[in-house]
Amino acid sequence: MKKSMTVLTLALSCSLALAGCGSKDSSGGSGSSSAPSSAPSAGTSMSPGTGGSASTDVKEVKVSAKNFTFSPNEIRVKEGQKVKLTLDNTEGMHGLAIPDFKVDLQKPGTVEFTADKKGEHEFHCSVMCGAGHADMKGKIIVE
Ligand SMILES: [Cu+2]
Repeated sequence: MKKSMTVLTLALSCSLALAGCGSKDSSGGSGSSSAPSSAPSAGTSMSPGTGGSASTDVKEVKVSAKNFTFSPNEIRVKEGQKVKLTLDNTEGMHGLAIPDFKVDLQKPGTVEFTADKKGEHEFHCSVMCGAGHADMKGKIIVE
């Protein structure tokens, strides 16, 4: 008698546990459905953002300007290379012009050009920034 009762209670608790599991599953399901929705969005924003093709096609160069120098003041690129040049002013107000490539940034920003002319090309500050303005020069070496 007692044994059969235990079996019954076990069976009952089992079915209860199953029911509990079922309800947990559905709530877990809705919870997990919101979690992956945020995960793939982060993943998809990552993969096309810096596509391998874009980073290999375009050479990113960052130049910082201060009174009265550019850093770096010598940039080497390959002939035909697309260059994405970003100017950042760390001190004072400066521009960056590369007459040979018709580039003229009058303020911090980004410009893209193709280094399609071999040789050395001067770049210089294009904003009158003070006493050292004329000395703010650098060169792009296209090889
Ligand atoms: Cu200047």
